[in-house]
Amino acid sequence: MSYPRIVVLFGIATSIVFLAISTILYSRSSVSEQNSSKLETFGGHTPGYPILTTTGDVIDPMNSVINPKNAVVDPMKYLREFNYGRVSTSPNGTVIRDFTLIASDQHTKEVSPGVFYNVWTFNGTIPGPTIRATEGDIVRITLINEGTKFHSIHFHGIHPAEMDGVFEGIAPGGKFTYEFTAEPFGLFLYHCHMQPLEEHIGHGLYGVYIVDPKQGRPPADEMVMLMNGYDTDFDSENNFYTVNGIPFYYMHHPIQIEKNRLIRIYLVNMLEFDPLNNFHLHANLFNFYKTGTKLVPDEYTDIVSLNQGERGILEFSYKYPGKYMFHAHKTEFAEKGWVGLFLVKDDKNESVNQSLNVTSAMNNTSYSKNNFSNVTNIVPIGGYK
Ligand SMILES: [Cu+2]
Repeated sequence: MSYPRIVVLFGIATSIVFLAISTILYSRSSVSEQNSSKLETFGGHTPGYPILTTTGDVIDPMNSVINPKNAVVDPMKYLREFNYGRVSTSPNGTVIRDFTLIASDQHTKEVSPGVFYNVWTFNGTIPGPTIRATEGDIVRITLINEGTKFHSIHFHGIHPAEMDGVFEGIAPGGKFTYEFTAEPFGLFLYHCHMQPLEEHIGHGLYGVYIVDPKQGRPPADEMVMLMNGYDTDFDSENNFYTVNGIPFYYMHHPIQIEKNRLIRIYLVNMLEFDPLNNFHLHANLFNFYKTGTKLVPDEYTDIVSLNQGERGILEFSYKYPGKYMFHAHKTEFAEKGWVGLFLVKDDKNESVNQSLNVTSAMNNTSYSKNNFSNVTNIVPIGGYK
């Protein structure tokens, strides 16, 4: 009687061990799994730049985890990182916030497992650092161009014409300081405005700019979500869609939030090529503040659609613990990477984490070499020169 039982148990144990080994092997960097003899380099929009290196058979980001060492951004770090600048005060008491942004266009980084792309970046990441000020502050941004092409920064918001970053490109090796008063309060963005715009934005030169109201907003777990895409085969259509730079990232690393805690998302759409993008929240609704320029919500909904450059603030909290999806409700975008998970923790029950395989999320903020502090130091790849 007991003999077949042992055999069955042995069989089960063997299967578990086999499954575990295969999982470990499969989850290793997809790049090392590529047959290097099959690697091909494709050219891009810009002559002379090898932009994409892939065998063409590894694009399975749903099942592969990006190698953090090569990744263009650490989405978990980016999510809640706000840069307030080097703070000083003018003689009349106005707060001055100084930022440094360094443009580059000659690096290649991994944007999805196995996909290396010529990224154009502010301070080495896509998206660039989130810049934050309070209405009435003086914001000074020094752009240093370490790239090989002309670049600029065009901020949204109210400012003089010569601070608009549209007609005056900064030459390679050049430097320029944009200065303006942070106004009005709301959610804005910044991006390079050199021609061809599609190329400078498509390659990654953009970021989020937040102006807080003087009286602030109610306390919340705040995060930034920037929606973008990558056209890695240069047909003016995106091959990957993301929130915060890496396709499927928050599927592998769910964003942990607390039950009943107010969540505030600064949502910006920077998607190039496709006219419309959107955000859908599962099993919940949110208050939506269009452009964040008013303190009363415009809408109470579970989905919002944004054109390129449009943005808004979302506020919600979860009543029940568990795992909830958020994603573009445009199916194609979701299936090509714009999808993620919230993991709502029940304060009384820590077992939610344990029942889900999210251990990797614990480690995922440790790899970034660029330790951008909350204050300023926006240090580019390779450091300052
Ligand atoms: Cu540019």
